[in-house]
Amino acid sequence: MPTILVTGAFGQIGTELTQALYTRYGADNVLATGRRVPESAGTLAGPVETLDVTDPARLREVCARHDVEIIYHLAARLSAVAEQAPLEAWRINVDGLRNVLETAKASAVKRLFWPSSIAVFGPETPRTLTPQDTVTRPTTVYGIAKVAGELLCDYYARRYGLDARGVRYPGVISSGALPGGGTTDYAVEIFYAAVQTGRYTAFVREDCRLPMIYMPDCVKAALQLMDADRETLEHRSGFNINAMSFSAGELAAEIRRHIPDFICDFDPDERQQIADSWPDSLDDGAARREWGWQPSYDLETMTADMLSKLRARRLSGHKETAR
Ligand code: AKB
Repeated sequence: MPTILVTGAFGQIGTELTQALYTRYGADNVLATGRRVPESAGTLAGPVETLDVTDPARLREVCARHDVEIIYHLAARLSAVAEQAPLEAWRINVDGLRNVLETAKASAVKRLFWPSSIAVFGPETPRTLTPQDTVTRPTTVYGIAKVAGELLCDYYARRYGLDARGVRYPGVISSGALPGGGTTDYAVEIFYAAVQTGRYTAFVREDCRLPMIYMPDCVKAALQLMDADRETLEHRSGFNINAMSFSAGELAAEIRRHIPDFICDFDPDERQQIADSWPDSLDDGAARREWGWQPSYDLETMTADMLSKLRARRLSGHKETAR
């Protein structure tokens, strides 16, 4: 079994992807790392290490000591926090990725998964059913870093033969670890608020429509792309993947079908401007053709599952009616 390194393993995607990797490869073969290791990591079935990806020497040392062959590099700052400290975001998101690529090049690492984002697109990109290959001129530092990252991954693949792959994630909705500092965070917060207090104020407009994906599909996409036969891939590091697309108002209405007295207000802040620069839906034909991408969840099934998961954790302090 190859040893797999996950960076950012305690973040929103890392938490659930690590569990899926345990199931596939055995927990002993999956090394979960993060800049800060939470106390809860003590209960993880596999090995855990502190690892800051901006420290190349430590990265090399950890990969060598564990004979790492596959990396899922998830450590990053998200879009909204990146705008507050752009240079710090660049250091983590771009220099961190470069350190991972350099380590991979000089070691036993054969394959890398690195998530890109819908943030690679900008106001000049066609907004609806955004094509796979189109204008990528983002206006956020997070988006610029993602474009640079896609190009870097392609460069290391072409020049050094590193098998670096990735998808452009839309907003990710999950009931596990919370996202931190993204523009699409409202689509997660709304569920917690709905079951806990019955009321939420979204920081985007009611008609703000963005592409989203539910965590089981998010994990499936990463694993499926990494399983794909290299020869069948024309694209590599920035596959569009589409799962669902809805406005903040439509999401609130869907939650209201389960919690009829849920109240949602809309008070857009500076994150609305970021959302306005992103697509509302994506053409994911390349992912479907090249590695068989097919999402399992839509707005209705995701909402029902999110609410049932949060209820099962007894988060609810509010009267809910099951549909
Ligand atoms: C964010 O909002 O920053 C992320 C993303 C779309 O990449 N969820």
